[in-house]
Amino acid sequence: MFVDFNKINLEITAGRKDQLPSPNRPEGRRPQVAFSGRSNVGKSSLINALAGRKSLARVSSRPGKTITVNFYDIDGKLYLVDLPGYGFAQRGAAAQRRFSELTDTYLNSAAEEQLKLVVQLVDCVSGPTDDDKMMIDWMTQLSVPFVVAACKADKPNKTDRNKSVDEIKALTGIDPILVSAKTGEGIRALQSEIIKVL
Ligand SMILES: Nc1nc2c(ncn2[C@@H]2O[C@H](COP(=O)(O)OP(=O)(O)O)[C@@H](O)[C@H]2O)c(=O)[nH]1
Ligand SMILES: [Mg+2]
Repeated sequence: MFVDFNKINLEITAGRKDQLPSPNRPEGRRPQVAFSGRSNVGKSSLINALAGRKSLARVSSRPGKTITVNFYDIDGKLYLVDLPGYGFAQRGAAAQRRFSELTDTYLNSAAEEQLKLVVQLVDCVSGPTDDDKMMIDWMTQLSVPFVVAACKADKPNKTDRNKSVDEIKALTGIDPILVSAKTGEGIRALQSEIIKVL
């Protein structure tokens, strides 16, 4: 299938469970590729890079500020789903609860059908966090297909980069895709992975 990633449009912003697109409606059944990772890991930047944009998906300087699930329509063919970031303790208990409720609801309902792939972002400077590991365990248990994007690949030196790649591989059994929203490394490879699951 040909997908023009440059045709991107923010279509749905869900801040509450009842705002998530219902699988009973046509838009709720469109194939979805979700981006998961801790706050500030680079999810929004990666979505922008995939679409060849600088600033459509909001890149925040204040991590963890917004708790919404954002659905970006791509070429009328799929949604890229920007999930709220996890693991941002400063957000406070109430906000943390709202984060996990919204994310859990989305993932559990979408995983049954329309969720075709999760792009799990892991910072390749620091390697996988405990929260990353929990997310990977969850996807493995539920057989949710995922790829790992080792992101901000422009930042670490070769030694740290290789160490993160090895850790990710040991954890998941799969090779991560090294990506950088800054240099464009790995963006084409990730687009290919997305097209494959449609
Ligand atoms: N050097 C570098 N910085 C990045 C990259 N991707 C994101 N960032 C920076 O990391 C910060 C968080 O990015 P953002 O996309 O908002 O992360 P999100 O919270 O996961 O959506 C911003 O300051 C970005 O400019 C990358 O590939 N390389
Ligand atoms: Mg973001």
